Amino acid sequence: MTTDRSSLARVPAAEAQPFRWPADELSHFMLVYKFGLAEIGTKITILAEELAHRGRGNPIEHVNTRLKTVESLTAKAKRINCPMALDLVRARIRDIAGVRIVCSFVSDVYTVADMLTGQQDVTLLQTKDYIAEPKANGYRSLHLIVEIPVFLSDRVVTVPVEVQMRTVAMDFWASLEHKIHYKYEEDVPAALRDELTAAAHESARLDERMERLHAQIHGPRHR
Ligand code: 0O2
Repeated sequence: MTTDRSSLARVPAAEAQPFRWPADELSHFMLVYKFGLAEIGTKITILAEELAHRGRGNPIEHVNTRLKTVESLTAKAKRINCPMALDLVRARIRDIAGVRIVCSFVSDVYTVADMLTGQQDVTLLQTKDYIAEPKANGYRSLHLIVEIPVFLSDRVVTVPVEVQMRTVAMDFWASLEHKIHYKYEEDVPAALRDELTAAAHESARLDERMERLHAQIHGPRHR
């Protein structure tokens, strides 16, 4: 391979050397989010098991957790014009730790959300209810940002966690829509976009129908 040194010299410094966080600082920074996920994961497991034990049926189908990758964190910081300082990133980016809770029915989403946010050590910072008000493309989910304490060896820190809650039908739609966006690199053909929005409306109708059926069999879910 030959290298054209003259053209390399013209590359602006910022492009030639992508931003790198100091490794030690970054790993400690990410660690508390990992602990935050562990804490919230335990809370969700306890809720699900206890509800099942009380004979009310487990409203939670499955749970996924994820930590933002460093690449995605850096990209988001750039996108929102957040200076590359971890203190500022901590204050401005609150979805570094994320958990997705998939429930059977829409009423379960709100029941579990109420139970989780009603806990003494959980502080609700933000609610975005895309079930009550779906996005224009049809996306539905309940997004919460909660803050929970994490007990370290010498101090307690509070960690924000993004909790996305949805039904199986909403999850099915969102995962396909995400794959399509990834495949087309955001440039999704208009006909396909329309088809996806129509599918989102159908999935909302299916959720309503399943909820009605469930209520007929078991009586309405209590919140
Ligand atoms: P990842 O890896 O899934 O977390 P921002 O968080 O700043 O990007 P905003 O408006 O604050 O934007 O967040 P919002 O609306 O609460 O939604 C952010 C996350 O919700 C996204 O995370 C997706 O997971 C999900 N989401 C929101 N809208 C859609 C949608 O139209 N389709 C699908 N499939 N998912 C959606 P990220 O950032 O994409 O990444």
